[in-house]
Amino acid sequence: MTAWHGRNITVAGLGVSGISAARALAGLGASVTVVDGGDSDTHRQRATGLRAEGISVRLSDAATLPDGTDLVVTSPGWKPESPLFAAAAEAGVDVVGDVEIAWQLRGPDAAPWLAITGTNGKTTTTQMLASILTAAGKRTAAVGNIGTPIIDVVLAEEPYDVLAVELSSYQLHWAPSLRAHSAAVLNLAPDHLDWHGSMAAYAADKGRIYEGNSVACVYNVADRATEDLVREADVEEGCRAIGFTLGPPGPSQLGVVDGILVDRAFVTNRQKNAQELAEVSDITPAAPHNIANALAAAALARAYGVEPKAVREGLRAFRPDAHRIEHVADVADVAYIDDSKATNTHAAQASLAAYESIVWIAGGLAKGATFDDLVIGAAKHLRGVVLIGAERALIAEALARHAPQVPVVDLDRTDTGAMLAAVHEAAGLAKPGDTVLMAPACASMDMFANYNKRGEAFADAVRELAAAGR
Ligand code: UMA
Repeated sequence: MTAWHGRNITVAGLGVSGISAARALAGLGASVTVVDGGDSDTHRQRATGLRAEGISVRLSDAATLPDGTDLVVTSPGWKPESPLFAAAAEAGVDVVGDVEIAWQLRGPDAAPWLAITGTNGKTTTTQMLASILTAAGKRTAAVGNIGTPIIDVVLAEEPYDVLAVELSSYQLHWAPSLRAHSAAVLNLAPDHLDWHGSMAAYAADKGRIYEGNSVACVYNVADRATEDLVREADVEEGCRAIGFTLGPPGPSQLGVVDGILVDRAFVTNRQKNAQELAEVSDITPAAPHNIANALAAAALARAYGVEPKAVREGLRAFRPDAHRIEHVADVADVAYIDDSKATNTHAAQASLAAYESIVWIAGGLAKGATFDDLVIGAAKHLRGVVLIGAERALIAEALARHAPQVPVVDLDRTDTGAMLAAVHEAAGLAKPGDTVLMAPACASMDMFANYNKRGEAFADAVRELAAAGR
């Protein structure tokens, strides 16, 4: 009998993490009820599947706490002020996330977690880390916010040596007892403020990733806020702060010297010695933000004891996902780049900084963000702007304030066909040698199911443009 036997657990959310948590806890003998505010065909299909396994499911009601609940396990996206949690607090019932459950379910010899968070680059860095660990001959998996629920991997029959864990600020909020082997915060910029309520609350949740680290807290030398989070964390005795920088590294840092990634942290006599890990040309794409990702992944791998040779092999073997600064085609001497993954201003800023003369396609759901800093930074690169999506007015206003000379086409549309119109408008504004960059700085859900669909719509529109011979 397990400690979960006979417990009455309510799982909030019938998505990827809710289904994983419900199955795992029911498998351990708990009596599980999944609740969800939705009632779509997908929800009903999922409910039918779980009910067949003896799990109760309640749809169309995300607010009422089922009678007798003694623990709520929430999906990451549920806001802390959700009525269900108010009801739980009223009843004296704890609320934790699926990552917390995964942590509690680990056995005594469980694989250590190398954890990664940050506003941008965390999925890529997690994949790079998994690639390096694989090159080192370790059985590993890239899990967490990246899409594979951690509970599934923790309970896998064949055990893992080490896990590369991507954690969102939501997941960290709901995982109070998590203690990683080592962790990295890549960068910190305003995002998800509608969920967290303030930048301070968002940063505090991100900072939880360093709590109790045993070997290394990896921070970004160029982003003071990440170093501040290390300083505030309560870590195990002997745990080190390790910086990564695009410049030459100081002692206890990883950095770049003459196109070579070097380690001055995990070497003997770090005052004098440095270890070559890889070349910048081993990284795809070798854009500055991605070199920073590679350095963070290398730092975590080195903290875990990976040899330099495997760092290089792993970075060479890594290929980025679709929709991340992806070159779609050249049409009439204009490059068309899909950065649909730029769902916030910080990500869009990285790709806007990578090109000289840009026609920028932007807009969607702003998630509480403001666009002034982004526009101020990008203004000198902008040939023109095409705006789409529900909250495009916020970007239009920032452009009017800070770049009034830049021509703006404001497409008053949120239908999926708007992307084709946007690409045509962008082609009309672009001159030979320019780049049309779809880096919306916003979430996609006002127009598309997700950012993948938005990227595909862009690529389809570009191909149509190419076929039309423009
Ligand atoms: N729901 C309610 N009431 C609410 C909120 C949600 O009923 O107030 C229901 C929804 O109807 C849905 C379910 O809860 O059926 C939750 O679905 P979800 O899509 O929010 O969550 P999951 O499918 O469990 O996916 C989550 C992460 N989603 C979010 O954090 C929003 C996934 O990250 C993650 O891959 C997955 O767990 C596995 O760990 C996605 C994401 O967008 C990629 N993350 C954000 C980001 O990266 O910026 C944080």
